[in-house]
Amino acid sequence: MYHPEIETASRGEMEKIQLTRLKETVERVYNNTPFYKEQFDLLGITPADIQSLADIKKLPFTKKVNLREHYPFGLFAVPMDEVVRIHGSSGTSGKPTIVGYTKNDIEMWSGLLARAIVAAGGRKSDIFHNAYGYGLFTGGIGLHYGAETLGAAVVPISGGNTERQITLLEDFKPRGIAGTPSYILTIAEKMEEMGIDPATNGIEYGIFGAEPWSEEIRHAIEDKLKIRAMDIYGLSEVMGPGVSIECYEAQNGLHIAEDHFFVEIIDPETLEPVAAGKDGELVITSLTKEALPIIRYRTGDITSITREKCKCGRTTIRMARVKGRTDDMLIIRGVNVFPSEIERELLQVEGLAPHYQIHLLKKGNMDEIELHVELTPKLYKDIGGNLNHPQIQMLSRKVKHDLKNACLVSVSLVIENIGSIPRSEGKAVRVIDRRNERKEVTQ
Ligand code: DLL
Repeated sequence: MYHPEIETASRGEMEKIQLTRLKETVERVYNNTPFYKEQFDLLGITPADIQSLADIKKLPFTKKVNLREHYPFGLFAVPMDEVVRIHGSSGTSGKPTIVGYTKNDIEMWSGLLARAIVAAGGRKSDIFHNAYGYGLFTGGIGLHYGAETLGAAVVPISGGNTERQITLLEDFKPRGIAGTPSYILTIAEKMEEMGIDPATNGIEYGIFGAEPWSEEIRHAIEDKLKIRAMDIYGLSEVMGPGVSIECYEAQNGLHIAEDHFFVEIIDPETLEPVAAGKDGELVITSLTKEALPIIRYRTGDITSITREKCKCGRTTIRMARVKGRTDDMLIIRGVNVFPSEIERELLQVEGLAPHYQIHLLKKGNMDEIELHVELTPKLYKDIGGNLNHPQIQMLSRKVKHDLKNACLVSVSLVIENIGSIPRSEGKAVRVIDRRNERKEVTQ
C-alpha cells in the first residue's frame, strides 16, 4: 500500500480525520466563496453548526449548474495568484465546467493517484503506458502526475494514433496501462487486425474508467489482453480520476479515498439518504481541496456503497461500479433502463463484438430502441458473411429475448459491417438520440 496508515485506518481514526477536515473546508468556503456564503445565509447556518459528520446534512447541495452559472472561475476559493492548473470537462452541451487547483491540490491529487496505481497493482519500477487524453480533460495529466509521483516511467502517449500506441507497447513492454475501457478495446482490436496477439504484450494490469463499463467489458478486456483490469472513478468537479479505485486483490468495489472525500448516497428524488447496499446518487464533499472546495456535490452517478471489509486489508468504504448517470437513464415506453444494463446483456451473447450503439428513434409517438451491433470476426467467417444465415436469425432472436427478459425493453437489431461502428479514442458515445430527426418525405 502507498499510504498504509490511512488505507487501513480504523473507522474512528478515519472519522476523526474527516471531521477535522470537514470543519476546515466549511470555514474555507464560508469565508472565501460568496456563492456558499449566500447559500449558508439562506439556510441560516454558519460553520459553527458543523460539529459532527452527521451535521453534513445541514449543508446545501452543489450541482453542475452552479458551476456553469459561475463560469469560469466564480466558485474558486483562492485568488488566481494561487491557482497553478486549470482543467475542465466538456459535457454534452454549452461551455465546459471549469475547475482549478493550487500547488497543494496538485500534490494531494498526485499522491492520491500514486496510491490508486499501487492499489491497482502498480510499482515504482513500472513502465506505465498512459492512453488517457491529455488536455483540459483530467484523465491524461492526472494519471501522469500520479505515475510520476509513484516513480514509474510514464509514457505520455495520450489517446489516438492507435498504430503508434501498438508499436510502443511492443517495444517498451509496459507493466501497466491506463485509458478508457472502450479505447483499450480499440487498441486490442487493431492489434488483432495487424496480426498481433494482444495477449502477448506482457502488460499485467490496466486502470480503466471515465465512462460506464460492465463486467462483460471487463471480461472482454481481460480475455483479449490477458491482464487484470481495475475500475477507476472520478470527476473533474471533485478533482478528477482517483476518487476511488478497485484493488488488484479483490476487483470488487472501488475503495474511496475517504481521507479526502466524504461520500453520501441519496435518493435523487427525495434527497434522503439510502441504506448501504442500495442504489442511489453519489454525493461528494471534498475535505482538503483549496482552489475549488466543493460541498455535497451531486454527481448524478448511480452507485451503492458497502462498509464490508475487503480481502486486500484496506478499511476504506467501497462503491459499486457506476451503473450510469441519472441523466443517461433511458425511459422507453415507461421503462427505465441504463445503457450499461443493455451492454451487460448484449455482451453475454456469443458472437457479438464489444462494439455497439443504442439508437433512439421515434415511431409515431412512441420511442424505440434500435441496437447497432457487430459480429465477432470469427462468427462472420463461420457464416461466410451471409447475414441471412440461420445462426444470425437465432442470435437476433436471443438478443431480443434477453433484453426483454432482463431490461423489459423491446429492441430491433441492426447488424453492421465489421469496423463500421465508430471506435472510441476516449469516452465512447453509446447512445445516439435520433428522436428529433426529421422524416424524409418521399413523393
Ligand atoms: O472522467 C475523470 C476520470 C478520468 C475518471 C480518468 C477516471 C479515469 P469527467 O470528464 O469530469 O472526469 O467525467 C466524470 O465520468 O461523473 C461519471 O459519470 C463518469 N465516470 C468517471 N469514471 C467512471 C467509471 C473523468 N469508472 C464523469 N465508471 C463521472 C463509470 C465513470 N463512469
